[in-house]
Amino acid sequence: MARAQLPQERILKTAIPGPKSQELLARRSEAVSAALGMSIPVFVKEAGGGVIIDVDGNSIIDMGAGIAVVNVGNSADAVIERVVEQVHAFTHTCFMVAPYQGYVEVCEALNRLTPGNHKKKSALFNSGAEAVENAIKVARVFTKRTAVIVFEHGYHGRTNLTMGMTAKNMPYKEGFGPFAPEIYRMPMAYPFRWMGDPKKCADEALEYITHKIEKEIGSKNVAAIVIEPIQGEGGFIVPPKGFLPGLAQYARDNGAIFVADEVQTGFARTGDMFACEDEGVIPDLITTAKGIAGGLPLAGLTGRAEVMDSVHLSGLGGTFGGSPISCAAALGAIEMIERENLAERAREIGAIMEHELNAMAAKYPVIGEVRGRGAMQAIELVIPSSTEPNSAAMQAIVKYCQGKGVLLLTAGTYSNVIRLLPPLVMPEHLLREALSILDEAIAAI
Ligand code: PLZ
Repeated sequence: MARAQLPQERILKTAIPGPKSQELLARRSEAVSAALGMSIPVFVKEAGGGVIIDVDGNSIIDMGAGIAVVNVGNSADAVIERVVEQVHAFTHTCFMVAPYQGYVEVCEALNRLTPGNHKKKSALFNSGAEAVENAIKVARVFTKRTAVIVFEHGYHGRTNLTMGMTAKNMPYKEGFGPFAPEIYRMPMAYPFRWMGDPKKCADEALEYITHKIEKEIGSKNVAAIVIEPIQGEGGFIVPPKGFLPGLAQYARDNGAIFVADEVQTGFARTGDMFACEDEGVIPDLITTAKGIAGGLPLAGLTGRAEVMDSVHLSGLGGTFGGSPISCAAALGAIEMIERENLAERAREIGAIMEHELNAMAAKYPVIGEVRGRGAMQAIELVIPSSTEPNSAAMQAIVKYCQGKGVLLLTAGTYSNVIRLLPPLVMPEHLLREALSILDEAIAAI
């Protein structure tokens, strides 16, 4: 039951937000907790390809993909077909009560697709945060140690443990403590803001971190080192070459579990199926979510079989984790990613974005740095001729683009990064149009 593809055009029929969205915004304010944010103040009616159609008929270019979720596009046929078939067959039994094939097939796919040819096993959950929580549970049982190493600018979720692992206080942590103990934060190899020699950032960071672990924690106490191969919410911080392999090696040498949080970077987003592949890093455990199931809630924890099997029977689980509907969606999404080689498409999208963003950086000194990999690119905005964060510019640019029908997401510890995460099925003309409006926006501010 494939539906007709939505017209792949930017169309503005009303101001943003239009009258119907405004009505719903008023109802939202009455009914929904004021604690929930919103990137663009329009209500969605339909979405597909590279556009979101709002309730007023505006067709907005989607440069966020629901935060790197709909890599295969919204309502992709491959996903719809499997989901429809599944909801007609059964909607839920709970995998821990009465198992079903889809769950096993998603685990098989994760074991096959994640880096490394060693024997792997997986377990499924509902959200990225839950996958990270479970990575810590597994690492602690396997190592019989407690300390968890995380990084500045890192983001791992909003549950109590993952809040503690997340770096940024506002809005994620403020007032929500106390946080779980045994979480230790290390400096991130962030060349643009490195305290030492930016050219030696990887080596200096590794030296600093290993020294700090030895002196302050003791390497024998480290259960897990958890890192996003490219930091997402933190502002698309790409560690310099050598940093991730160095950390993975340190973990191996010291009996700690190296966990790659690929919740945002996974499923072809960076031009490889997983971002760790870029430097041939093979994590002991890898967390996935977001792009795994074409928009349905699902998360995975995958890793070395002996590590994943070290937990006692019934030690992992959850009512909805690995829902049959989400598993069906994941099998459709994964099949499409592979069949249509969306990793290659991510590289093409990335090359276009990088080229255009670098051209903007050459014209506009408000752009301090262009960085990212594949279809995960960002600009960090600064006060011209300094590295001082420019949050006001970020807000003004995003608002300008919204008014023109382009949805952009923000990021960064200093709230000064604009990140581009288009669905990997976005047609090139829409991508170029979004980039030219971004250019116009920067010129206008
Ligand atoms: N790990 C690397 O990027 C989610 C957060 C949106 P959940 N990032 C988007 C918000 O403001 O809540 C994320 C991530 C990385 C873990 C998570 C958490 O994934 O599915 O949101 O729990």
